[in-house]
Amino acid sequence: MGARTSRSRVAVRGVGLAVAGTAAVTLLGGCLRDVGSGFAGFGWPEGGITDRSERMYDMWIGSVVAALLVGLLVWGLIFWCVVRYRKRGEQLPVQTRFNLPMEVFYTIAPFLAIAVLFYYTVVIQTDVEATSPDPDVTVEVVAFKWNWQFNYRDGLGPDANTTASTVGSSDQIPVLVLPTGQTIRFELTSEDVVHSFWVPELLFKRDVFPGSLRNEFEVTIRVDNEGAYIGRCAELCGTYHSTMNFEVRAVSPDRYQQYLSALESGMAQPEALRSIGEEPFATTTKPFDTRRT
Ligand SMILES: [Cu+2]
Repeated sequence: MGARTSRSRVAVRGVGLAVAGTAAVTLLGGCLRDVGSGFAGFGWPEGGITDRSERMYDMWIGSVVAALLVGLLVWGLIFWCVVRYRKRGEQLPVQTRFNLPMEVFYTIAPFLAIAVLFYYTVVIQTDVEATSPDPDVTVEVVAFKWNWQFNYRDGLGPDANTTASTVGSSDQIPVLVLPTGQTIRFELTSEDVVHSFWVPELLFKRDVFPGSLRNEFEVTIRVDNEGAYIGRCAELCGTYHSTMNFEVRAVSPDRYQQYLSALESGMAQPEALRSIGEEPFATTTKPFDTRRT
């Protein structure tokens, strides 16, 4: 009788711990960033430059903290059992066939943990993937074997018109100039096979499909993040897949407008970049010797 009472007390204490842990993770929301920066983001890339990257970062840190709490509980229980129930003599210990409170606990506790993680995943994913009905800038990204074309558009969807365009070649890395502080819609399409549009600093990667399926996403680059960022193809698309590099150049909205006008007046990419005081060629990567002949 005494043993059973102490067992159920242990189970009650375990459920209490799990609930407290879940509540703590929720309450910790505000200081997650401090926790994360103390541990180098637990491996998450900390340099995200968009409005969406903060919530993804919080999600990652929260999940890792939750996993560590569960881990600590499990490790603690394992070591406690090892010490408490170690072999002390030749007598067979009490044989227990089942422990109902314990079984209820280890059925409910993981479900609670998963429910909390699922809730935050759905909320944050919806938030990160949200698109606005009227973005400030729309860029159509056209991937082809083995380079990129960036079309600045006057509206949304495949029926909109291209007002200016940049295309890369084996001698010149295409530079995608974008304004900071404005919503940017990317519409992705491919001319041949499946590619993948990836700018690591945007913390966004989307496959680029041929045909009518246009993958889309939207970000706002924070105003203090002007600069040059490398972009890559992240889908093995053929022989020269590794040479499909490009560069994102984040500039102020004023200079973006000047750049766009320069392109529209027929200037080539290097001259247009020079006209707004930017480096005329990519600075984060260079064209590869592809020996395509
Ligand atoms: Cu590719």
